[in-house]
Amino acid sequence: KQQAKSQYDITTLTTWLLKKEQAGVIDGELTIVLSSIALACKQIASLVQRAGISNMTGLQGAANIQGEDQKKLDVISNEVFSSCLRSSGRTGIIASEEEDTPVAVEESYSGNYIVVFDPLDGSSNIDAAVSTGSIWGIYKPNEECLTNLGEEPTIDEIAENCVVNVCQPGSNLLSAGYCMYSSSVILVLSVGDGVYGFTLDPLYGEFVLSHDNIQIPKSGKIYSMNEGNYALWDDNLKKYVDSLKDPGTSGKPYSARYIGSLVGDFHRTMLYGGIYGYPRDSKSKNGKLRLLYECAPMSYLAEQAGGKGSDGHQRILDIQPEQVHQRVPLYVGSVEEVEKLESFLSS
Ligand code: P6P
Repeated sequence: KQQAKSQYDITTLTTWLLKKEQAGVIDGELTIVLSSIALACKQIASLVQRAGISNMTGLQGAANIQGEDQKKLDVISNEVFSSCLRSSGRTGIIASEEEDTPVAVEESYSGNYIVVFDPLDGSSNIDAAVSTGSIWGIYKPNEECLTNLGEEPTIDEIAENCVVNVCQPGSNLLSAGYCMYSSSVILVLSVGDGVYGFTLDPLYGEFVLSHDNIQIPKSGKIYSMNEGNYALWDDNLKKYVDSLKDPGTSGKPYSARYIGSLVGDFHRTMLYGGIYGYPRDSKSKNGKLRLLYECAPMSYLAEQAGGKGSDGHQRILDIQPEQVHQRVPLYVGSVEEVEKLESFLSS
């Protein structure tokens, strides 16, 4: 007899993962890795929300390999993410925006998953309490990772091997997600069968299913780019953006929305439609965003939600990374909007 639905039949991330595991969509090892990521996000959410009263704002006084001044919370968030992944015992290699090179995880007992992540993207917004987020991608266990090395591999051989195994195209992604730290803390992820969002209930510290099978609208009259760089853009891109401002027969131009925080701008695009872009320009030939742990995970999620992710000419997920911190231009969001952009850039 079908039990009547109770108000306590809440789907949490934990129960959702167990259902996916029972359905054979993911294995037990990946469930553990995803649970450890959710724990890291809860800890970072708490740190971010108390940054101003626990002396966590401001600069660390160091720079990362990108030459960017690290904020205190960049460093701490990286430590939180790394230790959660290590203690999961199922992660073979981690690659972080905040680390110069990928790291082989000695604690991995099985699974050997490869996790690439940006522990706190948009951290320049922290001091003003503007939304930030964590972004990650998970690649399949790669048996060659630490097995095709000789008996006594040198540190350099292991390091080189890790770089080779981290630099996989986004089409290999098993799972990807982000956690947005904003007016709500929302963890959004896919394990290859659609995109699901979980809102953190602070009353009992659980991520509760709040967005069941997100679908990006096929079109949307919102564009999200830093027009401060307009003068540096290619002429075709200028023509594209100018076309969005033309009220045309509808009498309504597109709306411009730009937070300056990828996760916040992307999450809005996932729900409302439109396009988010970080173009190349005459100063930054490959744009600013990194392929491995920003553009590929976001493009994977966009495609899982019926949208598109492009570098302006090709599918982001088809790009084979050459370096861990490689940058690419990114245009992501509603299919019709990304395809309109691509047609302008190819004209
Ligand atoms: P700009 C934050 O530093 C970030 O990496 C993304 O989160 C954000 O979308 C972008 O850079 C903002 O860059 O050059 O517009 O300030």
